[in-house]
Order: sequence, then C-alpha cells, then structure tokens
Amino acid sequence: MVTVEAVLGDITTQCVDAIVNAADSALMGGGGVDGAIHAAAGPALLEDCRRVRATTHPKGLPVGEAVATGAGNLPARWVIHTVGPNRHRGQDDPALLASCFTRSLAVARDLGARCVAFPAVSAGVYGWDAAEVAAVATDALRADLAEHDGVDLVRFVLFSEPTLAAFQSALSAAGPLL
Ligand code: AR6
Repeated sequence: MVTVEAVLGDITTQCVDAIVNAADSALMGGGGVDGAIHAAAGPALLEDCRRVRATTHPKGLPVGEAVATGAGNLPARWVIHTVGPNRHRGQDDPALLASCFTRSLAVARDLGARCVAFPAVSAGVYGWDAAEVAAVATDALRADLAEHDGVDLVRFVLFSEPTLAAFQSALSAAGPLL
C-alpha cells in the first residue's frame, strides 16, 4: 500500500529518502525551490551537479527527465533533479509535466529510495497553474504506482496554502488507489 499525501512545508527539511528538485536544464541552481535546496544542501550539491554535467549530461538535463545526485547537508539522502516544462516558453504539454513525476519515481526506484518528496514542479517561475500541476501529478502517479512497486510514500510538499489546497483537492478526487 502506497501512501500519497500533501503537506504544507519546506521541502529542504523533509526526512525522506529523496527529495525532488524543480531544476532547470543547466543544473547549476537557480531561484525558487531549486535555490532553497542548493542553499540548504551546501556546495557539495553543486559539485555533484557539475559532475553530472561533466559525465552523463554534458548538454544539460532535458525537460521531463530526471537525474539523481547526493544531497549534501540535507536530511534526505538524495536529490532527484527534474526539469519541468516552462509555460512561458510555450511548453504546455501535460505529458512533459507528467514525465517529470514518473521519471523521478523511476530514478527513486533505481536508487532504492522508498520515501520521496515532490514540490509543485513548474508551478512557480515556469508558470503552470497549481491546480493543473496537481491534476497532472496525481494522474501520473496513479498510473505509475499501480504498475510499479518500490516506493512506499509520496509526499507533496507545498509552499503555500492555495497550492496545498489544489493538491488536496486533486488527491481526494483521485480516490482510494492513492
Ligand atoms: N519547499 C517547497 N516548495 C517550494 C520551496 C520550498 N523550499 N520554495 C519554493 N517552492 P519554482 P518551477 C515552491 O519556481 O516553476 C528555478 O529558478 C514554489 O512556491 O521553484 O519548476 C529553477 O532553477 C512553487 O509552488 O519551480 C528553474 O529555472 C514550486 O515550488 C525554475 O525556477 C515550484 O516553483 C523552475 O521553475
């Protein structure tokens, strides 16, 4: 049985196996949750990101993909970086956003991370409506978790009351499977 929940909070403080970062393709840090994660993790995270760029992803991480690094000083063991679609650049395909959630879970399973925390990917600088992100994330998770074992807890960690309300509403609409 998988637990899927939504809480109000700061993802950097979460005691889970892996937290997901709403990064950009360069993986060099930024604002929003990306900035908060790098600030809390310390310089080891940026070093890990540089290593990813120097090895597996010299051209950067594509939109909808995910890659793991260590987590520096964070309580979590890993950071899974994903790049959401940027609506301001015309990236409005929900499949790309869904892919952020499913690819991140696939990376979590490969790591052996059983408890995973997600932010509202693309619902900040990248301009997606929080309710749409919540609906896309919930649908993606429902299909993914029904098909694959290995993750016991998915926690959405939301930074504002309206975003929390959007996720709570999407989760209750999704019904008992989640
Ligand atoms: N914990 C949880 N959620 C947070 C936190 C936090 N500490 N801080 C912000 N949020 P955004 P995006 C929420 O803009 O839209 C960066 O510069 C925030 O309120 O962080 O995918 C990257 O480098 C919002 O609901 O991510 C990229 O360039 C959600 O996290 C770009 O922003 C996502 O907002 C990515 O944009």
